Amino acid sequence: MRTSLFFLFAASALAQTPRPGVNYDETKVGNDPLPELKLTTAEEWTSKRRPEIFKLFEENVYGRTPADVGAAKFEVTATKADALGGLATRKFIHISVPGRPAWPGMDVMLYTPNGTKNAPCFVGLSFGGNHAVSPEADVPLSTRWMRDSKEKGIVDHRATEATRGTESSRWPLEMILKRGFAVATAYYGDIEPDSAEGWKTGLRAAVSKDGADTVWKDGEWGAIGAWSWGLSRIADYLQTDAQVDGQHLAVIGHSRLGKTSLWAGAQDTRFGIVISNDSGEGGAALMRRDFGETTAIITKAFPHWFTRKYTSYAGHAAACPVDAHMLIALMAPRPAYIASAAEDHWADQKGEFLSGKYAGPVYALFGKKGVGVDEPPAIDQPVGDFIGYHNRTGKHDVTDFDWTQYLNFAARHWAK
Ligand code: GTR
Repeated sequence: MRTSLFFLFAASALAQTPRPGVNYDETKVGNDPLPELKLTTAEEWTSKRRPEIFKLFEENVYGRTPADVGAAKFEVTATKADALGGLATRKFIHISVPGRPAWPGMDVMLYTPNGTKNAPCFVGLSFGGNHAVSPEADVPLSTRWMRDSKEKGIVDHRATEATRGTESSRWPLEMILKRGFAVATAYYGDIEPDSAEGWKTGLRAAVSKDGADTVWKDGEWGAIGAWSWGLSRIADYLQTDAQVDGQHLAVIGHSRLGKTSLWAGAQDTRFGIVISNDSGEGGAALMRRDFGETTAIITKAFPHWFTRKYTSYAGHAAACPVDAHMLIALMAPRPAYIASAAEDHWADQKGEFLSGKYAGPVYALFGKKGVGVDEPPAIDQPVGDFIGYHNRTGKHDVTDFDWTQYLNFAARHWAK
């Protein structure tokens, strides 16, 4: 009995790959109360409380997106009518801002299902670029800066042929297209390279009057803000493309790009569905819970993702005037989906569930049901009405199981 208990403990500890000083004990998560939503009516939420909370997220977490970035320009650079064996039309669209020539622009890859006019569309950034998302060998290799990775074939900060398709399991294009949805994606590093100094060659420096000499202040945008801006420009283009139903755009992202899809969804209500896949700390996970990654850890490793002020909450999460339930509430009454993975303790699955649960009262103001349950559901058991949630078997990743739920969720909410 004793041996088997010890074995069980050792096995689960291994699965969690504990780092020193990181808490994985549910009895030690703390009990700081969440900031209050202060609910009155749906009208007052929309006209008063939502804007207040939105501003708090700008000031304390992600920073303000400058209003004067300038108008974007769209150029369709290639079209292939028989992509993926005839299943889809594939287009590349170069998005630039003529008034900001220092920003090299972004290359969007759009797949629309052949035979479906006006397809609803999933919009999301990728970690590896369009050639990593697509299984098709004629997709141009990204030429932009990437983090070196032997395993993924990124050498001297550039993609090689070996990187083709390395992200395709996270983007099951056939499955999505066969259900009648379009997919639009771009490499997040096109907008801003993801490193401490990446902003100097990205959009933020191009927009700031001090360029690469900018000293970022509290309330000014971080990388997540810049990436989110990119998602909105993709939405701008999609609303001009006759093959896409520009009124039905779902924004999706994984991990740091899940934090990004949430912030994009908060800022841009054209995203009618907002999906967070394993977004964790700084995303859907409640920051007041000390479980897995914390504000202290994330602001030390990735301060450039956030506005400068956010770093001041390292070790003082309870001092922050917002928490993740308020971020989810910013989506209301639009449908939102939060996903966790059972081995992804780093992202704090329960904290991700609870942000959905505690956003529920805002949805209720609009007469909508949220996650619909009080306790986290069993593994692989999706729940929820206007706030979807599941905790899938396996590790930090995007899988067909995740996509199946997102497709079902979108099909249910957007049934014509
Ligand atoms: C981790 C980070 C997480 C998550 C993840 C990812 O290193 O601690 O917050 O964003 O990266 O984006 O894959």
